[in-house]
Amino acid sequence: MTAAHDASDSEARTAVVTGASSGIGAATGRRLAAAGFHVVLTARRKDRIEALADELAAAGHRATAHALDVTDRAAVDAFARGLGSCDVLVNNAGGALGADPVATGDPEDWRRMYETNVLGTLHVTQALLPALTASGDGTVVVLSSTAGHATYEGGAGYVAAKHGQHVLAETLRLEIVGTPVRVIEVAPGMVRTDEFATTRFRGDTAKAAKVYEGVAQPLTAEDVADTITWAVTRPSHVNVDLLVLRPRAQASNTKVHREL
Ligand code: 8X3
Repeated sequence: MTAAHDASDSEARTAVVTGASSGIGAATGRRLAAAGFHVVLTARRKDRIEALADELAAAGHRATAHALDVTDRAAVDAFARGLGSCDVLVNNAGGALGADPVATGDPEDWRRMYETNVLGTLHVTQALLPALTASGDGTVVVLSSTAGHATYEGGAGYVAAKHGQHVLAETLRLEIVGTPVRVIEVAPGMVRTDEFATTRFRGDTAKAAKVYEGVAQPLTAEDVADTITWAVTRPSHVNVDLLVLRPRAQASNTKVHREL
């Protein structure tokens, strides 16, 4: 673990953010740090999270970077063993691969999306639940999607994975009620980030740009980070079970106003 700042301050509450190398994860790391958390930034791309941790430390915040692939159970367990305390976990790592119909979708894409979105969330949540419980006031955030609540053509593999995350969050909340841990699901709709659509379309930036074409103001990573930070900073007895947010121009997964 690379400490970019002296994190020995026992006053600081610790927030772990997965997928913190870009987009919503990086924005959430920044917001939570600004809200006073010691943020532990995790992602596969070590250089990016280290740069973000340095940026936050230079601004006087507490930040630590730890390279982590959430699909690697042994690595997740080792990370949890070395972490110490944990008050907030933001399960943000995940994403979409492909937008093919069910008839022709690549099963390998489906498998990878299940592994990163669902099993990644499962691994990190299982590994950190003891520390979250021991904190006496823990919060698990599951960053799902509006794709976790309704389907759309070409979305089935991603929609199935996001439904899986939604079910994980709903079930965990039932199972741990009575413990000092709350479970918050944040489900964003159309968010324009640097990488989401480009990754989905395997680097095809023209296809990626089409997703947002003519949409006045898609949500930004900062909009979602702001929402997550709001939810986790409510008083501990308040559980925001599920928060769906979309840009004003998006009425549903398939009904988007475009000015073309
Ligand atoms: C992203 C929303 O509509 O691309 O989680 O599935 S969508």
